[in-house]
Amino acid sequence: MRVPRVLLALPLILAGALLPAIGPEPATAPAPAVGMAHLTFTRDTITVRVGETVTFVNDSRFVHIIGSGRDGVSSPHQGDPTNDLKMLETKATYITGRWNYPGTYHVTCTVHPAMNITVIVTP
Ligand SMILES: [Cu+2]
Repeated sequence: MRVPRVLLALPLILAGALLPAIGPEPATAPAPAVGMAHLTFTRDTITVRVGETVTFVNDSRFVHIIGSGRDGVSSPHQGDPTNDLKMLETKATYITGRWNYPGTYHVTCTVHPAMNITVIVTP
């Protein structure tokens, strides 16, 4: 019986999301990047202007999978450059696409539902 490859990777992703990585503490994300603690983003909101990007840095010891949505539930939103989920291992950086439409957007971590940040895009 063949096993889909994704099933082989799933335990590793879960282990990375639930168990801290071994090694020295990662360096804190430099402002204005959004950092990540174990179960939170390091800020609740970030405001950018139309055309700007947001930088997320995983400065925690856990794997995070982030994207558009709330409370751990991915829900694509029209015009949101984080619609495609992005997995961030420790020390990884993710620069979103440009936020081209004014509005209020929500980004969550699909493995840590308490991780939520609001992105406010101003004209
Ligand atoms: Cu997370």
